Amino acid sequence: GHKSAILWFTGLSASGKSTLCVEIEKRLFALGMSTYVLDGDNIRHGLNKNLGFSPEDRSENIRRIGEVSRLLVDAGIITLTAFISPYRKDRELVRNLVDHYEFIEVYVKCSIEECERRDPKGLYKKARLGEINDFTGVNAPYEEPINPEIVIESDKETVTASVDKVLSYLKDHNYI
Ligand code: GGZ
Repeated sequence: GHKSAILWFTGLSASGKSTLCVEIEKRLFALGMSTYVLDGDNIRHGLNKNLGFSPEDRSENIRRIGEVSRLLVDAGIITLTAFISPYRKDRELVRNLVDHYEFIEVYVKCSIEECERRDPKGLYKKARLGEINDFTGVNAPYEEPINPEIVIESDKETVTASVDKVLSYLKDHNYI
């Protein structure tokens, strides 16, 4: 058996959260772990499709994702979440939903300049042109984690190195 946990990825749009979740999930799968990735595709298009990007809606988005994550962890599933989750108070709320060792905050740190350079969906460009209001990092806040369990510098390290860093954390703390 293994300890289950939420691996809570937080960071700007295009910082690399989803890529890391998918790659880490592959590695955990290869080790025989049961895992699940929550991301915009399976949450914002379904459970949370009535929510937008106002501060209130983002908080409610994170609260619901936290509750779903808690259920998955109770079922013994290593749960990886890939949401900007820009507000510290919302992340702390999720942290306090579960036992202390069950919440692992992973800060995917990436400069706004690099995120804008990547801009895979052209959203930063739209935000700069004034076509999207309240875009995180441009005209909406991102509150950096103060004491995250893991920091990934996605503009300085390779995906493989970042994945290894998370796997090492899980091994060193007896999750896997
Ligand atoms: C931030 C937005 C916005 C605004 C649409 N601000 O790169 P993406 O496309 O795939 O990731 C972003 C995603 C953010 O949704 P989250 O549920 O992670 O946000 S939060 O945790 O703050 O609730 C981006 C897209 O949705 N997107 N409008 N205004 N990102």
